[in-house]
Amino acid sequence: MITTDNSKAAALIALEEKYGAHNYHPLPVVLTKGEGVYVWDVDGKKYYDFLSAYSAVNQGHCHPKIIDAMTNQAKKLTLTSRAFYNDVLGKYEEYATNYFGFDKLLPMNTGAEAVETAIKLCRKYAYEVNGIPENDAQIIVCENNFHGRTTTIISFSNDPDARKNFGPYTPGFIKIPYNDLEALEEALKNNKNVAGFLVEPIQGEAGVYVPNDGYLAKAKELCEQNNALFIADEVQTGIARTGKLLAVDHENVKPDILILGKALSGGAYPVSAVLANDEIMNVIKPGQHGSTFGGNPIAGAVAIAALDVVKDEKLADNAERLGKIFREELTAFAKTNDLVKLVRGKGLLNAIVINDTEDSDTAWNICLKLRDNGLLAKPTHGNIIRFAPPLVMNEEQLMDCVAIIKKTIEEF
Ligand code: IF1
Repeated sequence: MITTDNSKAAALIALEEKYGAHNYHPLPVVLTKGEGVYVWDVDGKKYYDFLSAYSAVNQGHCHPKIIDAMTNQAKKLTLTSRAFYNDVLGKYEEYATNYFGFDKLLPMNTGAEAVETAIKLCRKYAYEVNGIPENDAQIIVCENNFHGRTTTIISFSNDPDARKNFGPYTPGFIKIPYNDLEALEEALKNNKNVAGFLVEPIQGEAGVYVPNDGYLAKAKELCEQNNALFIADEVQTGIARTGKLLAVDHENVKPDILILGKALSGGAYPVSAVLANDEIMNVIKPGQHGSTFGGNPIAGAVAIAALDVVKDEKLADNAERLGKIFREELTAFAKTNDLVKLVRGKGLLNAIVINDTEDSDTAWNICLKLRDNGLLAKPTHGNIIRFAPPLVMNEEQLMDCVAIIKKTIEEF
């Protein structure tokens, strides 16, 4: 299993093997330092990070402004719980609600917690405002979704690995094909208790599936016509990753409920959030939802800095521009190489589909070679390799990575 030939790396991998749950199968590389678009392994080898911790490190590793905000706050006050007020949370809530254009923010920690929060908010709104009979609310979700790994969330997953033997499952979800407006319209029409539609603006884990232009706008319209809330899970697609601040911005769609995570903190700290306007958010009353760390001072300080960086360094524009170059380069390359079937994505959330079967290990083996050539990426499903570098990358670095990817696949 251990393919690194270095004893230091091997020893560290062995520790995880012996003392850690085996809930991941990491690429065999042991990292010890990150800075901007680069990471270093324990042998001092330097890599381009082309995964960005699944789009959490959009601002680049250890961004000085974010690290300063985190360390300065950590020296003052780390956690009060919400039993008391603190002097950061209100400022963060004001900053972030203005930044994204919503009345209110409910602070949580992980993406899955924020998705769970959005589900609870949607259901409560359905019962208390829309008059859906209690416990009868249905939320429409898409096949091949990925929204996290809690028991309720995997209840509406169709990935056997994510859900097998974790039952019994939470009821109240209707699955429809992604990017299929007729299916959405039918589900809305045929089910009288639909409370909301939870959707990833681009399906990341499924393999970076970009829906047809207009899908999100029409879906929001259908939800409005049927009194259902449009819930956008932008945990992975948000914070400038797809070339706009939010992926829904490509279609000027305003979700009723917005879910953020990952790069909301620049990957420095677990910070997630649910944003909505008063009519929806105010159904939550004191004592009805929360978490020990949700809204802690470090999270607030880090999120303000991380969002500042996105604006100051124009990361959305950079992602848009470099993403276009990346897809052009690899699409041209795909025409010359029969290993690469196609390239797809938006901004700097891209993937290549390898011309082999779903259960082949070709994509994995290509990622091992990419590692040897100084670029870290990992397959999503079987034959799809996701490419998502930090959004602070410059054109020269991107072209260097394109050259590495082409060289690796040509040598394969
Ligand atoms: C793992 C996948 C990506 C997400 C969306 C909510 C969450 C995620 C759209 C939950 C999290 C992470 C989870 C991580 C790997 C990664 C992932 F491969 F699992 F599916 F990015 F595609 N909504 N995605 O993508 O956020 O609770 O993790 O903070 O579980 O292996 P979280």
